[in-house]
Amino acid sequence: GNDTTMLEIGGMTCASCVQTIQSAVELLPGVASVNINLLTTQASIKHDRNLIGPRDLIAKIEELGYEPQLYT
Ligand code: 9UX
Repeated sequence: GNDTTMLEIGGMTCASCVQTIQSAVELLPGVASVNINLLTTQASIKHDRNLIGPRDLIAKIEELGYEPQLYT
């Protein structure tokens, strides 16, 4: 089913950071869309929860060198 995961991502300091994360996360199977706001550091990721969950999204972003955390 469709789900939206909201993350706060630490360590993004320029527009290239946003692009890097966006490109990598969009490629993950089950991810439908990725929206990242550099100013608020908030990210909204739409995905199929049967294919990919918040832990996988966080793991990928950490692997890229950033500091994501869930927020409500
Ligand atoms: Mo910009 Mo981001 O020079 O990791 S790409 S700071």
